[in-house]
Amino acid sequence: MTTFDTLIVNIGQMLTMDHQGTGPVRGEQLRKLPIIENAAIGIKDGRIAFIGTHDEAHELAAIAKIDAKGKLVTPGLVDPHTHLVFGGSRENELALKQQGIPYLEILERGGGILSTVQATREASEEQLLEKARLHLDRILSYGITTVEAKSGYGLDHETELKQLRVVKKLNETHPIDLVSTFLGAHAIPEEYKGRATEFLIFMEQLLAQIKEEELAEFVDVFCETGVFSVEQSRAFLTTAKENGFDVKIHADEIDPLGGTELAVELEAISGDHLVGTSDEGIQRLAESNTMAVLLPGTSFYLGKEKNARAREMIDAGVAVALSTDFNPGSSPTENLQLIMSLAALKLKMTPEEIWYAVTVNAAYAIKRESVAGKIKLNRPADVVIWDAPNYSYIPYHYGVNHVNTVLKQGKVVFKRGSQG
Ligand code: IZC
Ligand code: ZN
Repeated sequence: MTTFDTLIVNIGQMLTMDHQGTGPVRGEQLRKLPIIENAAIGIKDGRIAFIGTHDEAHELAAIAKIDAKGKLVTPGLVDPHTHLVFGGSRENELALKQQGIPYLEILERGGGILSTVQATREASEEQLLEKARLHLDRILSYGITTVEAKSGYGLDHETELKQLRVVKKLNETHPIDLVSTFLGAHAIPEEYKGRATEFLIFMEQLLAQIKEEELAEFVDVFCETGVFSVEQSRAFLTTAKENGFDVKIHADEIDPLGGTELAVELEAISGDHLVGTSDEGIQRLAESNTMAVLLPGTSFYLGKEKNARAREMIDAGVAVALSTDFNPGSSPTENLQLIMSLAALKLKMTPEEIWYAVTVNAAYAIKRESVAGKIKLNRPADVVIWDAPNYSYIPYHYGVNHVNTVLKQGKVVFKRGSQG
């Protein structure tokens, strides 16, 4: 008989997220979560080796046993959109915001993203690594075990590569699995002011090396007023695809330019933000395989009344994921649980839709659907034990961290202190 490395027993409610059907979860499928009450799981060699009831687990042998004490257990969360690696911080922008100066105007004046670019250029690779590691530790403490990380604060060859190398090193050394995205088209640096097309050609020169050194899987662009137009974004991402990359787009975040339609046209893996998406854009998304990654923390933090039209999207059949958008400007938080609350309160998403959006669908948004987002036999044992009685409790009790224990590939990598 198998001796498991770890058995987690006495699970009150377990969301396996192992839904029927294939592909991203959308439409009717979102109404119901795959739940096992009074559950147990067994872990062997870092993988899920048994899923059953607490009673069945009585018979089983294990080196270590964890008593979940009737709590909620879920797969590790997936955060599919972060700007993890950056120098400095932007607390000075809070006062500007309070004076009513819009985000894009701060950028136009050389602040915003460009101030982070300066700090990131000045930081050594080692400094960036240590800073990003602290953020990543906090991300893990919130129950997130797979994270996408973008570059985009270099905007020159050397610093973009420096950021991407930091992500690669963190992926090798930190328990969290990282998925890397090249966002060289994040803003136009001072030295290219007024020369966006030339700048994009300059960034395209990096694509072959990034591919060769496996420094990123995705290429992304900030398609926005005063940054990159739809035409410029199309040209840049088309070149990225020709170089063998999958693509993503920061689309219709602040102004509705038509980035959503471009994401569908280019068969982007995800279109992100989508606050200004048109009716036509929603329809096209619904008929596509492009994941809508919604970032309600950003609308909240930018003080916007308008949010992504999640209800209309979901009701039209769009597949939706959620993310923190963790970054030093428009969403300085690692707390995906807070985003789950904002999704409930601002996007009117149901608890069931929210859980799919931070597990299975978030994994699809970064092409990790076969390894992340589900508790399923033979998959990596990325598991969270929550100080919560049921799944609806997490979006409800907002602003705090409900994580009790995080296991990554079967190992306990975070445990709440005795205060829990
Ligand atoms: O640093 O402001 N929107 N990029 C596009 C961001 C927000 C990150 C930032
Ligand atoms: Zn972003």
